[in-house]
Amino acid sequence: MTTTKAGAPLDTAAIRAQFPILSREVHGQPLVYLDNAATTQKPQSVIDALTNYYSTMNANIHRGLHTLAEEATAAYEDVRKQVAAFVGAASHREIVFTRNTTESLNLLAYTLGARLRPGDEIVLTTAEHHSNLVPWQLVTQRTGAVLRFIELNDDQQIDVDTARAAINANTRIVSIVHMSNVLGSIAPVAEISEMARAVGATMIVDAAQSAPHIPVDVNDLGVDYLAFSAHKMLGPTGVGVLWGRQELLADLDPFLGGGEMISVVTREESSWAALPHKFEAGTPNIADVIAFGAALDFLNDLGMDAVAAHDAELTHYAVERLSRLEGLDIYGPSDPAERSAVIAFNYRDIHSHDVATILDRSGIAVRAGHHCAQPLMRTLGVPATARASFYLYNERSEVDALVDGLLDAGERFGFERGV
Ligand code: 7TS
Repeated sequence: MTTTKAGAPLDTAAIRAQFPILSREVHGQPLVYLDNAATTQKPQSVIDALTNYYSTMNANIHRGLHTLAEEATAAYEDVRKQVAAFVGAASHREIVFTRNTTESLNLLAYTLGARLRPGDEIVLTTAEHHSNLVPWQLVTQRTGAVLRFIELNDDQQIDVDTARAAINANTRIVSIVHMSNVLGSIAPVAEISEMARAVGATMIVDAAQSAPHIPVDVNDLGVDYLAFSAHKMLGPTGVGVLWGRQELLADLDPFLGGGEMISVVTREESSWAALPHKFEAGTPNIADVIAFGAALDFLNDLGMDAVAAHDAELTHYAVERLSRLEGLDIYGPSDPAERSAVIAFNYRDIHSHDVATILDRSGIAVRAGHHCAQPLMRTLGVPATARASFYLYNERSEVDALVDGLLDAGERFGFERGV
C-alpha cells in the first residue's frame, strides 16, 4: 500500500503500479483514463479482497451459526464501521448499504416523500444528476408536492443567494448535489443546511462526486442524509451508501420488505429489525461491500486531504492548458480554485461524441453526452459536452495527451493546429 505523509504530493508512479488496468493499451496507445466521474479504476487490493472473499469465506450473512457465516458477517459489518468513520457518522447504525447513490436517493424519496402534502415544496438545484431529480418528480406525482430549483449564479455556481431565493416556509425537503458531475463546482452545503434547518426542512446531499475527491464530514456539513457510491471511489460496482442521522432513520418506514429487515412476522403484519437492518432487505452485496473496505483503506492510507490537493492541482493545470486552446469552451466556475476533478467542455463546433470517439483512437477515455443532467444542459444552452474527469492516479502527462488529442481532432475537422 502506498502511504503518503499529510501534505506531501501523491506519488502517482507508485499509485499507478497498483492499478493493473492502467498498464493496458487501447488502440495500440497507453490507456489515458479520464472518465473517473463515471466510475474509477480499482487497485489490486480491491480485486484481491473480492477474490479472497469468494475463495475463503463465502457465506450468507446475519443468519448462519457456522464459521464461514460468522467470518463473512464480521467482515461485512467491519466495513460498515469503516464507512461510518470515513464520513464522521455518530454510529455504524447510521450507515445503510444500497446498490448505488441512485438507490439511496430513491429510498429517501419513497419514504420521506410519502409524508408530503399538496403544496409542500421540495428544493433541488438545476444541476442535479437525474438520480436526484426523477425520484422527486415521482413524489410530486403521488403527493401534489411541488419542485423548486436553486439556479446557477452568473459564474455557473450554486451559491447562498440563489439558494435563499428557493428556500421558504413551505420547503419540506432540500436535496442538492455537493459536487456537480458537469460543472465540477462544490456547493456551499453547510450554509444551505442552515437555511433548511431554519425552516424545518430535511437536508439531503448527493455526495456521489464529492466523497471520492474531498474530505466529507457529515457534522461539518450539518446535513440529515448523505448518499454516495463505492464505484466512484476505487470500490466495486453495486455498492451504495446512505448515511442518515440515527433518530431520523429510526423514524422512517422501510423502503423494501423481505428477509432480514424484520423482527417479528405474523400472517397479518410485521415489526422491523433495528437499524440499519430495517433498510437492508434480502441478501446484500456481501463480496462487494467487503472489497469496498479495501478501497477505503487505500484512500485512508493516502489521506483525503492529499487526494483533494492532488485532484485540485491537476484540475487547475488542465483548466489552464485547455483554456489556451482556441475554440474551446469550458463550463463551470471561471476560477479553477472553485472546482475539482471534473471539466466539461466543447471544442470548436465538433460534436462531443466525435471528440470522444477521436480521443479514444489515441487511447484517451472521456465521456460525452448530457451526463444524466439534461436540465443543466438546457441551462447551459448546449445539447451535450465532452468531459474529462480525474482521480488520484492521473498525471499531468495525461492532461498533455488530452490537449494533443484535441488538437488532432481539430485538424481532422479542418482547423489549423496551433494553440
Ligand atoms: N449523483 C451524481 C452527482 C453523479 O455524478 C452520479 C453518477 C449519480 C448521482 C448516480 O450514481 P450511481 O452510482 O447511482 O450511478 N454520475 C455519472 C456520471 O457523471 N457519469 O456516469 C455516471
